[in-house]
Amino acid sequence: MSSPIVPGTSLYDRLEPLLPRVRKPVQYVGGERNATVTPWADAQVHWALCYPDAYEVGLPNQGLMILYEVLNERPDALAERTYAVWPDLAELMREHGVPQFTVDAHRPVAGFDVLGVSFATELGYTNLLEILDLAGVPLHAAERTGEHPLVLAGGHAAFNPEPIADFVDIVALGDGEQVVGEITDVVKAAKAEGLGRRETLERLAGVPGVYVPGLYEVTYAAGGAIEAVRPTTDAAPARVHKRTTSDLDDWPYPKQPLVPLAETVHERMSVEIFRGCTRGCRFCQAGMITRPVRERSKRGVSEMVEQGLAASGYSEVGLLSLSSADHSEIGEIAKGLADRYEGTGTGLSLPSTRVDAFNVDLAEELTRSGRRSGLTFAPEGGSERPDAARPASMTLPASPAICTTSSSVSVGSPHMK
Ligand code: B12
Ligand code: SF4
Repeated sequence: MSSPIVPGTSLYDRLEPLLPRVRKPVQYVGGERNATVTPWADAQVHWALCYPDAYEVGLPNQGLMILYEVLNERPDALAERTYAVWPDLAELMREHGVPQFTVDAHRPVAGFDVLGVSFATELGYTNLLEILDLAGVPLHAAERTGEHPLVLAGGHAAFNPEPIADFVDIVALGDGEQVVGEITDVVKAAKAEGLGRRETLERLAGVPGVYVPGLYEVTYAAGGAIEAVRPTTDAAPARVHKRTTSDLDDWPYPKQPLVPLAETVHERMSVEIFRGCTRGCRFCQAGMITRPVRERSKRGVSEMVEQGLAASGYSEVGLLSLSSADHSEIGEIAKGLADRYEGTGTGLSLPSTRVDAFNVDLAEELTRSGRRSGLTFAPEGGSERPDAARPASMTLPASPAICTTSSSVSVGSPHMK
């Protein structure tokens, strides 16, 4: 990028003239309900949180929304969001020397201390490179200096981070609620002590759940398979264990869900009702890496719905998880919400549901509020094997064990109209 990057200053004056020339400029302006802008000087640690896809896909992501709120609640930190820009704007940004910016205060991403990237899927890998390039941050971790942000990957598709190991400085394995605070503490102390990048990374390697690829060496067997991955310093553990947020009721986030100004894939409030999956299908990455199952209590769900609707103004609630109808109290949760919101026009939806865990009672509760609701059934991974565990009360025929995975068929879901 031609113009110097001044950390913390707004690029909006340079960005705004480009916006009339691109599609959907509203996705770049920020100002959403519940968005947070903190003065730069008020925080000691500055986080840019990135969903490496277009705004309309990334904004509704719960993971990023949770971390954004958890970090912004800290008095010593600020967090802003950045998304992948569409190619039309990317071209103009390159032409006019406008670097990758946050949508909250339009600050240059390169000026933040940490660039935290959420990889829900591997599809985001290549977008990370485009974002780094637009930001003016060297693509390879080895080429970065103390002037550049620490590039941190998290989320499901960072659980096996080796494909992106050369491009990220740090990886957080597992749940993020607690680790982002611990990373903030280390970065804050490192800045205060004037530590260099290498020393800071060594300190970060001591945070449980944090993997610093640059502190390990990989040796390969004759056929090219990995033989061993060994730490090159005592600061790095031989094995990194994932983080697990054990009680979801202790973390009722997002409390203030973001409400987009532009059209997005999900325009509803989501409450994550459990993490993990009861089924453990052997082929499923998400089911394995999010173990063990942790349910949010009926009361916790109800409080989050109440608070989230009030804070956002949404009129639809999605009960989110890997397989929502498998929550052990899903019938009572749906009934409680239907009783509470009957006649208010508030829709309830189950965005990820195994067909064989669904029944007519549940369907009735979901529609009692008076609004058409959404269900997403996902047939990928169907099997002819009968499921002996299925209760006899299920109204569906002895169907194949149909699972919620990546490819979904939506029935009345808002983005499949
Ligand atoms: C809602 C949803 C969607 C929605 C909304 C997407 C969105 N922006 O969130 C829609 C329908 C658009 C969608 C689309 C797709 N999805 Co989807 N989706 C989900 C679902 C059901 C919920 C996501 C969520 O909000 N989770 C809850 C939050 C709290 O969890 P989280 O994001 O993992 O975040 C936590 C940690 O991972 C961590 N963390 C996350 N990011 C970061 C970053 C940092 C820096 C740190 C420190 C920590 C951290 O901290 C968070 C809090 O603990 C998940 C299943 C699930 N339950 O997670 C599938 C899931 C993520 N989707 C999946 C897939 C495959 C897709 C698609 C590729 C499907 C397709 N074929 O098109 C597309 C890809 C879209 C894209 N380009 O990003 C897979 C991903 C598997 C994989 N390894 O690739 C999942 C896991 C479903 C599954 N059963 O396999 N999806
Ligand atoms: S495929 Fe579906 S049901 Fe099976 S473990 Fe994965 S999320 Fe759970």
